[in-house]
Amino acid sequence: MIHTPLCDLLGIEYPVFQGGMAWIADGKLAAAVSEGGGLGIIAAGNAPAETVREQIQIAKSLTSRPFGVNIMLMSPFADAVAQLVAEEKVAVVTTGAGNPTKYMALWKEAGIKVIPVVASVAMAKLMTRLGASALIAEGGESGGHVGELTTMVLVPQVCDVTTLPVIAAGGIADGRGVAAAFLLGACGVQMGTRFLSAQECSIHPAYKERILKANDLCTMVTGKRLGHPVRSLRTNFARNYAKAEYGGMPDEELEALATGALRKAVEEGDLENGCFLSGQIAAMVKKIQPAAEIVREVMEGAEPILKGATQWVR
Ligand code: TUI
Repeated sequence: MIHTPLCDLLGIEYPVFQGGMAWIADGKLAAAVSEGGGLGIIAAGNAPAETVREQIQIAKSLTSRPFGVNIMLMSPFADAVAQLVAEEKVAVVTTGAGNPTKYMALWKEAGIKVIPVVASVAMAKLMTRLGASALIAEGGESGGHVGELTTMVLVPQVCDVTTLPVIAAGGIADGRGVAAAFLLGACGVQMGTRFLSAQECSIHPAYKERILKANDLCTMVTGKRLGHPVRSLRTNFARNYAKAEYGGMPDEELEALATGALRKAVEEGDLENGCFLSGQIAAMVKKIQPAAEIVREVMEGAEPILKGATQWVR
């Protein structure tokens, strides 16, 4: 059994977070992960506060265990969702794609545990100073919005500048990934791509099929030119976007090309117009299974590797 300070901090059985994937991570998926002993996380993404409230109600109806809400800081509704999670007193808030400084006091006063994604050492130091409860160090192997550094490089450097629990993310999908993250100093992991194949994950069947058929070179990063690099499956849409990006399409047209692309992937499985966010590890996602089984399988896979190697194995 693997038990770390993160389990005690949050009252969870396994130190595994399900990433707050925009348009994907709803109340049903989050509740299934939490019921399985991990921490399920509802993604606010670009959704208005009322939509997020509905998902929180769904999760509360399906589990009495703690779950989180991820606030995507580039969302036009970030302020409203930040207020909402304080009202709803969700157990945990994670943040992504920006700096959550202006919300920290509000959330802490509401008794929420704030766990920001940090993509640099400077951000790790700042969030530690502002009273975060833990940090997610997410490397650019992840899907969606990506930072500059890899997980291998970021995690140990974040661990060196904080005494908070560090959750490693980006490129982790099995027990070996968990073991590697723990040896770099993390005491928890966050997985996104692996949960795309969860039975309780409601993405379009075509999306799941592409993940299950992915190979090692199946993802690419687009969007660097506009300052929002995003990792997704190498579909016709991603190839065409990259061509437009490097072919000199004006900024506004490029932005219009991306508008609605996440929804078209998740709800319609539209390979020509949809942006199928995925981490580099998609090739290691092999079958559809219950979320709870994923949590257990990944953590049990890490045990024999870590036995004797860290203090956390009982
Ligand atoms: O946030 C993510 N992944 C995401 S968000 C998302 S929705 C989206 N849609 C279109 C364009 C962009 C996003 C899809 N995937 N991961 C967490 C993450 N946060 N990765 C990297 C960062 C990050 C980057 C910079 C965190 C902080 C940061 O700080 C910058 C600053 O302000 O200092």
